[in-house]
Amino acid sequence: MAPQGRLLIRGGRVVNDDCSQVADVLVEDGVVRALGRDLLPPGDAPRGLRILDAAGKLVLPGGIDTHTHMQFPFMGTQSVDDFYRGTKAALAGGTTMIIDFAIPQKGSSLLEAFETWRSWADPNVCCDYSLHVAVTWWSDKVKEEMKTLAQDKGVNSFKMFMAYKGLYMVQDEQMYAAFCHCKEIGAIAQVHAENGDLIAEGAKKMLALGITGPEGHELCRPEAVEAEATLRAITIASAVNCPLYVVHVMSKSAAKVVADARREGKVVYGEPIAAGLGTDGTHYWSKEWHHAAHHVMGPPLRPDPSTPGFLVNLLANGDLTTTGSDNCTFNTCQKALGKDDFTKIPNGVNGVEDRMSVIWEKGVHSGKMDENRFVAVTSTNAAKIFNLYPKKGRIAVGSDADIVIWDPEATRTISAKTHHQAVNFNIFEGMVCHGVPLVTISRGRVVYEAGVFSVAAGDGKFIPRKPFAEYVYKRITQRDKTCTPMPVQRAPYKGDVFTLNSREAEEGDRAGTRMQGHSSSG
Ligand code: URQ
Ligand code: ZN
Ligand code: ZN
Repeated sequence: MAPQGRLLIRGGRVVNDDCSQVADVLVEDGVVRALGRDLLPPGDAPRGLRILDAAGKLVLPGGIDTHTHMQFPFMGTQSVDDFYRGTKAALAGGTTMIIDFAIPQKGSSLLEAFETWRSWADPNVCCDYSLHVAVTWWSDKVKEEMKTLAQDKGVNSFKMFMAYKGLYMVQDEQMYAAFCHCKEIGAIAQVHAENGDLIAEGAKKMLALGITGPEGHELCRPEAVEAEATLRAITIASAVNCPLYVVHVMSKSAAKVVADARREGKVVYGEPIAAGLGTDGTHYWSKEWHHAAHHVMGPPLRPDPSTPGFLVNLLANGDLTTTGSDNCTFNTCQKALGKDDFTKIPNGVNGVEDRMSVIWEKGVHSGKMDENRFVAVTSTNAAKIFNLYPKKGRIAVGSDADIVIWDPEATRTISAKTHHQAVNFNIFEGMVCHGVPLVTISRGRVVYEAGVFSVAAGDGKFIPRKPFAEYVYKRITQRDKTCTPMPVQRAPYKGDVFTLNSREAEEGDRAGTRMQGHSSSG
């Protein structure tokens, strides 16, 4: 990235997750050098210092989108927003970092998938990025590679799919093993929580009923399918005291499961996405096939129109913690691969560009959350959970200068005609949002200003993340010390013991072995 001089962001209201203050922000060499009132004495600005007037505006930490799939090869095609277009659009929306997913095929190397995604992203990203890695199968090699990824490659989060049967889905015992290992290496386990077996059966049922359109996608995976898997994942994670992050929480019932678990003290975080907060699943019943198909994603948007408001409430009060977009976009002609069979519609929606504005509109403009909570759920909490804080997610001396000058009063109307993404449809079409990013600064450089980009492919960089994020692991480590069960100290039993014949003894041994899970599968 070409060097850029110093920047002074003058007179804005600097908003962090815990407080706001009117202050100047001095940026040098990509980081925040000083923060305070009247940093520049009256008079001419020194040479090489660019002044950005932020009076009456908010100065926010750049957004961190915890969940994207740029140029993702999926369901026979590839998502159309690549790392260049997708990250450029992110910047236009006030997001300065994305975390994408490297997803190996079953039986393939996690390390190779990681390197493949790096080779796609490194020369093309316009903003900083990091990678989660998916665990789609289980073996000693996977275990070893997870360790290498955590220790040497900057990956501290691993996603397990409980859906996409036959493709990415893992069984409970594999998930158990993966969660145990996540904890050992200091990573956070992530789950796509949907019951893949029920979805497969439900899909057959819908097709047999002659339901081939996008509504079938929702009908075969109702809320309970998501809620059941969410509870199962939380139960397994809790059994091994592994921190858990539930990606794309889409329904009221799944969100309640996460909220209840948090109230029981479990170390679990829920991530709603822009789509689920900003729109709903009534669109699956649209008479326009392409309109309905463009909303197809998993878990689906919910037909209950009070769902988005409910999810925003939980995000505002702390039951849900971060926000992503799950940006995974396909053009109409790609969606049309499933024109006669909803199971073949590539899953995914947009959101990387509009996430910040949608959350401002539904969260802050509506009066449900304040500006500080907005920063928490769009940036800071993600930085803390994924161990990027305070380099990212905060405006403070020493932090990366990933900053957005935000106009809370201005409005914009979202449209596929004006968005910067490659995809030819926008699920938020026509939504008027208060909260507009005026200037986006990425590691000290003005990369987007008044609709104009000054950024090139490869300007962003890979941000490695260390394991054992304190924000997540302090409680986990302490619980291991103090909550590990102890045997009861008692005198040995000295009475009679029933005598089994040899067949009964063998059967007993077999049953015991089975129940302890010492069967052949690893
Ligand atoms: O499940 C996901 O997160 C990806 C693979 C696809 N997008 C989606 O429909 N959620
Ligand atoms: Zn998913
Ligand atoms: Zn996803």
